[in-house]
Amino acid sequence: MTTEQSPASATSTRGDLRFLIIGAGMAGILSAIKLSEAGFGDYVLYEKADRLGGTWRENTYPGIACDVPSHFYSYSFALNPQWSHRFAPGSEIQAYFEDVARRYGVASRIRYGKQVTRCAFEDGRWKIELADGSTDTGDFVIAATGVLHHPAYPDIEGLGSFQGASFHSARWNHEVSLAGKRVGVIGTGSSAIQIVSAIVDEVGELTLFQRTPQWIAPAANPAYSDEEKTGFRKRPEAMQAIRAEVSRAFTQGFANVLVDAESPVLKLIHDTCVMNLENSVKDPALREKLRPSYRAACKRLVMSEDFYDAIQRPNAKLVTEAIERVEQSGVRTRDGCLHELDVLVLATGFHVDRFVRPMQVIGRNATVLDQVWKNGPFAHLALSVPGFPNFFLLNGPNSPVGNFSLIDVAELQCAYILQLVEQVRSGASDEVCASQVAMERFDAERKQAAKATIWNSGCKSWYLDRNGLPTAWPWTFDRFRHEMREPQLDDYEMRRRGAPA
Ligand code: N01
Repeated sequence: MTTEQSPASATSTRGDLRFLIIGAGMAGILSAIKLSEAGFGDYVLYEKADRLGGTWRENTYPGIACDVPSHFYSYSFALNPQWSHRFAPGSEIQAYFEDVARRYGVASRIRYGKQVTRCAFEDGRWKIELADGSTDTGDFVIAATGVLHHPAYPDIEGLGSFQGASFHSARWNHEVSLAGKRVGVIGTGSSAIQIVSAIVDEVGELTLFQRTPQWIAPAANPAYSDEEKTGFRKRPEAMQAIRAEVSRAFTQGFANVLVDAESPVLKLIHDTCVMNLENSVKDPALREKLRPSYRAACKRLVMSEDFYDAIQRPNAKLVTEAIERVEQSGVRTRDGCLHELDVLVLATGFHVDRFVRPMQVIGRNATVLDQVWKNGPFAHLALSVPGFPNFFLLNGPNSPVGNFSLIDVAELQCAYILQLVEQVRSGASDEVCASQVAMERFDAERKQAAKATIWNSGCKSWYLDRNGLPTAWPWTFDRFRHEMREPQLDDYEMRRRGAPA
């Protein structure tokens, strides 16, 4: 057993706190940069994979792109004049994070191939154990472990018997050529819609298995010209202006309205989606198959400029009959029809309630996080759990995930967490975490507010918990921004090390 510990950490003082960052995706890289800026030099990032990037490392399916405009889906302090399109493709985003991590000195702090399996608060410090048997200790843990990272495989009879190639959208098998093949895609979420649009011209036949239709918002994706990119390089304030404008438009025209199902703006969004369907799909029978029966934005809104074109190609077929089972040569639907396939893509989403798990997290008094979360994950203001001092989540449970830039969310959360850390650095406290009272108040108010959101208007989606209640931040983004400005210290339990419970 080895111990991954810097010499400084052995004699940690308040001015020399040690931070263990779990995950080297967007939020982990950000945490490292912000800790450095705040003067904390003793930190390490543990990454289970052999490459940074999180979501953008794992999702490499054809057509992958971010549905948040590139100049907004960038760190505010590291704008990128090179974005090729309004919505950047996944490979560019991956390259961006690699570049930022290198330029900000984070890359050298990442320990690759290091999966944290256990994290326990012992004697006032966090001790972590890794799958390879090594350990480390630190004063703080920042869990930057992502949201959509455990692929959900569908429970369909016979899936394992399929003789062709089959893989999840988040585990794309690039060894498999699609050229001229009969390809089936299960699912109609953002991943499936992008995949279908990207591969339809390459494959021989494309069959999309739709259980529930999706509203599609039109989203033009123009390329930035060389002149524009040169302009961004020479005048970074032009990128700042785009970022500010997109942020304003997203906040006012989208994020803020989703939390009020009665908002008239939602009606406009709905009408835009209806018009998109009416204007784009010629065949009335196909149009009706593609028409959802719920309100637009109840499920996460899918943005696409080319999906309706793709599904109307002569080699594309939409199957709405329920899947009966998968057989050796394809998918059999309930009407008895066998859809013969060479490749089957499972664009069936993610287990979204996992967060830091399967890592075992043990807090004060041997409290087990898995037990605390047995009825579903939660965190005060989406970042702190009572009984788990000096342990913070980024993009954790109840974060704003409704079509907003998760980078913006994480930046606000990081700035807030650093203010709590400051309580320890300044000597005001040794341990800080949300109080039980604050947590219960937050959770009760959150659940009440969730009922009024568009996500609660009568559809099934990954936004809902096992009781059917939306889990995402149910208030406006303005409120989130406001809450993140400064912690209300009364909501936190501050303790001296070793003080009685
Ligand atoms: O997953 P999803 P996703 N039989 O959960 C269907 C982000 N993202 O990977 O609707 C048949 O949305 C399921 O059907 P139904 C974004 O936040 C962003 O597409 O439950 N079908 C649904 O159609 C997004 O929301 C980007 O009836 C089955 C689909 O699979 C989130 O990731 C790109 C089934 C799952 O859709 C997740 O998107 C990609 C079964 N047994 C992803 N099981 C961008 O930035 C499931 N389904 C653009």
